[in-house]
Amino acid sequence: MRSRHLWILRITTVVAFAAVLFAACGGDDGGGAEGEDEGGSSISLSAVDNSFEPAELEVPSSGQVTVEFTNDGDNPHTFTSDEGGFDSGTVEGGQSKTVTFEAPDKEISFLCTVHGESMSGTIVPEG
Ligand SMILES: [Cu+2]
Repeated sequence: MRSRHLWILRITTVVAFAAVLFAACGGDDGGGAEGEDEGGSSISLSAVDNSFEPAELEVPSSGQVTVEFTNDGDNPHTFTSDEGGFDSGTVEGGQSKTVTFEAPDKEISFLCTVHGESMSGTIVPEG
């Protein structure tokens, strides 16, 4: 009776120890590191007051497109396209934001929702 009790205690200890080890080792895969590493390429886009540079953005014609959008102006700007299905949200002057979307198979337009059609551009798939 007594030895059996000890045996259970020992197994319980080993299992508990293994659980702690497992949690310590496996704890780094819940993070938000996404994009970049599935053949996608990162493209730089800048906003000034009040236009995009460049206003014509060449992107790959397939896969995920990652755009590093930087607001080099003083006004808040966004990088937004209904057709492209993305919206950076408001990016304040001096800030930047990474926007990822599915490569379009035709030219689509984008704009800044703060300044509307007067601040817009075109995304052109290469090839
Ligand atoms: Cu703007």
